[in-house]
Amino acid sequence: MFASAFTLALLPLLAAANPQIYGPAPGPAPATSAQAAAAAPSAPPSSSGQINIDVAPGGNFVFSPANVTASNGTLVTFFFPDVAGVSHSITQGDFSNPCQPIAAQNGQNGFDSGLQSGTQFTLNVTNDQIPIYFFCKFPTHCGLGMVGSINAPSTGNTFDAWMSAALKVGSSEQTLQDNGPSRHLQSDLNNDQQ
Ligand SMILES: [Cu+2]
Repeated sequence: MFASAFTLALLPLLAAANPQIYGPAPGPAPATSAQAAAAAPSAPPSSSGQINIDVAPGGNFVFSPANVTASNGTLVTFFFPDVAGVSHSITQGDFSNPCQPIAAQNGQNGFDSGLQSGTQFTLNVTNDQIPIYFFCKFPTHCGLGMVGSINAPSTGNTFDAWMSAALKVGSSEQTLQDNGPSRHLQSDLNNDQQ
């Protein structure tokens, strides 16, 4: 299969997108507890070298924007809403195997924020020639289309095709264990908002 061979050939390079978490990121001032319960924080506007993505804006199971182009050196920051009892993840996926974490390559897992709320998670794009596909691992969210991509091509393995593949998984989505952030990311985890 051409598509899967192509994807597999690219896998070792995906590790070049070094995920890291930093914070607190620029954004709205911390809300009072009453406000926090009522409203999810919104990502500030993107700027040069910094792309901001809302996770589940308005409680919808989407990323916004869900498909971005990010040149080398660009930071892509995901803003997780702070809503009691609701969490989401940014989990690196494999175009040929939607709603499943990408297989480890050379002993390196793909990035995975683990289920989070009220935090930020930042990826540093270091190879803009390699598409990055991701999804939310919270049960049912991926199959409902909570997926996104960075530098997806405009033909072939496009964002739209990635979305379609996730929706096709639909209710047969396998429940994934939450192990927190990928081990190799742990030192970068921003814990100060727990
Ligand atoms: Cu989710």
